[in-house]
Amino acid sequence: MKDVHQHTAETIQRLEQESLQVSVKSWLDDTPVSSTRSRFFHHAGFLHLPNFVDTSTCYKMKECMQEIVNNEWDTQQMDSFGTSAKENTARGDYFLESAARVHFFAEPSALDDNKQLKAEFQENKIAALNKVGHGLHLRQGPFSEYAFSVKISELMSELGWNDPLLPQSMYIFKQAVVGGAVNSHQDSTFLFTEPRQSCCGLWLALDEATTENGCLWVRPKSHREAVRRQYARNSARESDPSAPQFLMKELYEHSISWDGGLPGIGSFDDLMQAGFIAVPCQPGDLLVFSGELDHLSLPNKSSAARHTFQLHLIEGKDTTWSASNWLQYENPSRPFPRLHAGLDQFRAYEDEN
Ligand SMILES: O=C(O)CCC(=O)C(=O)O
Repeated sequence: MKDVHQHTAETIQRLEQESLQVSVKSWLDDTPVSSTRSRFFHHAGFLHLPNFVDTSTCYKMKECMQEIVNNEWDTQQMDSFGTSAKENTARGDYFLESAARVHFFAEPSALDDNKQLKAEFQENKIAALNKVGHGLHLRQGPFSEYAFSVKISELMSELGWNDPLLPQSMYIFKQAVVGGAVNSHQDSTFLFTEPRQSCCGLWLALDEATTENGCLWVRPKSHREAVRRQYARNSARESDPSAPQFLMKELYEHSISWDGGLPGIGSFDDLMQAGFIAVPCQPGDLLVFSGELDHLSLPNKSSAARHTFQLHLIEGKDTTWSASNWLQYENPSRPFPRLHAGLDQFRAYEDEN
């Protein structure tokens, strides 16, 4: 078996050298890119930025989430989140209504047959959560302060986004023992823009993320592959309430056999064989990746939780949000927040509405 960490270090070193030697064009719009980190990002499809925020910011987010869970999670209204084909298409109204709200999704394996928290989670319910989303950035507090910070806005400009918009955020828990795998996917499947893809994921580690507790695995350069699947609202549902709420449309034939699943049996060797590398992170590290980059995470079988906070951005200039994306605001004239408008304008908008 190859050493996972050595494999990552060697691959990143090779990508760094290549990105400095070849002429790099933007994955977004084919224009040449200049800064060293932008060259790496557009060449490899991802970028690891150590210490992007300090550990006190991570601590504030974790503390705020604990409070939100204690005060707001109504465990009588239970929904769970997994990434199998069946779970993807069976999502219900609570998920759909989470676009601009803070909704709670448990780990399927933390629930009993009656969809209630298993006894061992009754006193520590946060340990049963898979994720909270998708409008955390719309609340005052550490999540919006980070999302609309100058640092994020400048990073997106440096990487080539003209007018970044922020449709969704989520807090992922990847809990000790019960934290399930996130199957291999491209984020643009779920955040589809037209006429071209423009999604960018900003994955912020709030805890140490290791190969043992389910760090992210990415497949370098896969961002140049077109988006293979589109997760779309099912229009048949309007006339037939028994029809599935969502469809996963295969957009073309391809040879990526692990799409929507894991390569082989999901061993480290299987992942490396398929071209993935593990990207361990320290708290405060940011992983940036483009919407077509293949990525996944393995189950967390360790005793350490792996919390992260994610933003998913799209380009507002010359692209539109697909009308069949799952995420739509209940008020269709409400725009997605613009990153460059900053926190004050965002707050002013929130105060007015
Ligand atoms: O944190 C994870 O395990 C997966 C996150 C992910 O796939 C995403 O943010 O797109």
